[in-house]
Amino acid sequence: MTTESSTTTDRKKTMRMPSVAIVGAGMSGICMAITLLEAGVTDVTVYEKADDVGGTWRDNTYPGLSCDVPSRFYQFTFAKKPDWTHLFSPGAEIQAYFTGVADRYGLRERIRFGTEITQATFDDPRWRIRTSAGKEQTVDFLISATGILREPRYPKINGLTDFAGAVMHSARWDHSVDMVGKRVAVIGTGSTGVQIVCGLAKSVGRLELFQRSAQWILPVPNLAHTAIDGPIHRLLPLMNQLGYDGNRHVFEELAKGLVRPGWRRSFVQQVCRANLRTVRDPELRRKLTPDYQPMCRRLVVSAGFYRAMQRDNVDLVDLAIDHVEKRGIVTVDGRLHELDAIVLATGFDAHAFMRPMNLTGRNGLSIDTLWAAGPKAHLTVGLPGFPNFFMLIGPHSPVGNYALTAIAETQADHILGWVQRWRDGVIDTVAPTPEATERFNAEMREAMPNTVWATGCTSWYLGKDGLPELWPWTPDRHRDRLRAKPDFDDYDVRLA
Ligand code: NA7
Repeated sequence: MTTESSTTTDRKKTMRMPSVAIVGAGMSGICMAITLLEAGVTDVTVYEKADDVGGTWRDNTYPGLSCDVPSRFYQFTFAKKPDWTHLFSPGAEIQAYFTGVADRYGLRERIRFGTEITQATFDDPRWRIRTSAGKEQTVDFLISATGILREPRYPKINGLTDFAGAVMHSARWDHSVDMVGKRVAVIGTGSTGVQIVCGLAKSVGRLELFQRSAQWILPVPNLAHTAIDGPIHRLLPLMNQLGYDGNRHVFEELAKGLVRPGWRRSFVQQVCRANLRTVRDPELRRKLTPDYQPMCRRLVVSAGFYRAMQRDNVDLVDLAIDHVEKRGIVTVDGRLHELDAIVLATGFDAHAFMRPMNLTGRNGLSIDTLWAAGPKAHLTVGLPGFPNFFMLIGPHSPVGNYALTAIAETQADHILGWVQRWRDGVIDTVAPTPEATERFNAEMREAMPNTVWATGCTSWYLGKDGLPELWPWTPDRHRDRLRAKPDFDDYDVRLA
């Protein structure tokens, strides 16, 4: 057995400077780049196919957008913003935060904007990456930070292209379309659909929400922070820290209810059920009642949704859509719903990860072959057969409703550990073994039946095999597992 300590002491340490390519300048790519730079790994290039940083926060600009995790928690621990305007600050403010962090750390000069990596091949011991413009580059480490909610999912609805009005996916909002006073349909009742309903209800003429399945709603009011809140948090960094830690604590408690039955789960479920009872009209309440347990799908957080749904100009349509024609949507009962605009709040392909990038590991192993039965990873970050390749927010990364910023920081620190071992001359290449990956996935499968996500519902959480692709334990276990000294027996390590 080779241990880390024996290799470090037995070997003459030679400091090398690894070259690292990061794909994606969204939240997790920014986090990874800063983590490397702060540790003195300076040969870092970030490839971003769009023309700005921010990823999902750059792409999503729909009315009513906010994060469903409080801003004091959904931020980097190394770059805390004192003056968030709301408990759940608007999307534009979150995007401004990430662009500000990128600027503060001088990341822009390291980001190749407008550059899509279409192919990456392991050319032992380095990665050969190719851009859509045909340019090639080799690097020592390749890190995918392409995000989980990136590829919009367009519904297959007959006749959608025949519609005479505007059609847009929620993640590609068309701001040239004026919806004030217009007849608007929103298709989809996930977090996005719910936020758009709240964002549009007051200004449109008529809003119809087309619901395929009802959602449980956790009513957390989006409190505005007072004007002195920012200056106080700026003056007293301890307040900022308390804000972060307090939220983290709440989310860690909530996570216990997600991963095992008990009072925490019952409590949140009761709050959701009580919230539903605030809908006065029994028929509307019946239509809005889900046929699965609260929290089985990712909880939708909204204090205003039921109020919006009870407005005179808002209707819930729970009949299936048959087709779309020039004038609007036709439901299966044959009724034509005449419309000026259709919003597709139909979610994302949460299982694409770095694809359509063509990723090929050792001995020609393609990512599509490795993931034929669905995306699987080791400890959420590594892939067997793909040496010196790591992922942020890869498979099994969402830890319930926990802040992805915190998860990305943990993963970035773990990945940095391997890059430092390379820099110190301890390793040349590393990838988890197939056995360790399978063992880890078996452990997850074993833990899954305890979780609320396995209580019988469909959602973007589920993989091809019908099992949730989530971390089935608490967030602190994710932190502990990734921070622990790696067991070299779990890795195919080639020594320098
Ligand atoms: P979600 O949560 O995946 O929701 C997508 C919604 O769109 C959901 O209600 C779907 O119905 C509905 N949908 C999808 N396809 C269709 C078709 N063809 N017809 C009718 N309705 C359809 O995506 P979001 O963008 O709302 O949220 C994603 C995450 O972003 C969220 O969890 C937060 O973390 C932030 P279904 O429920 O499947 O019957």
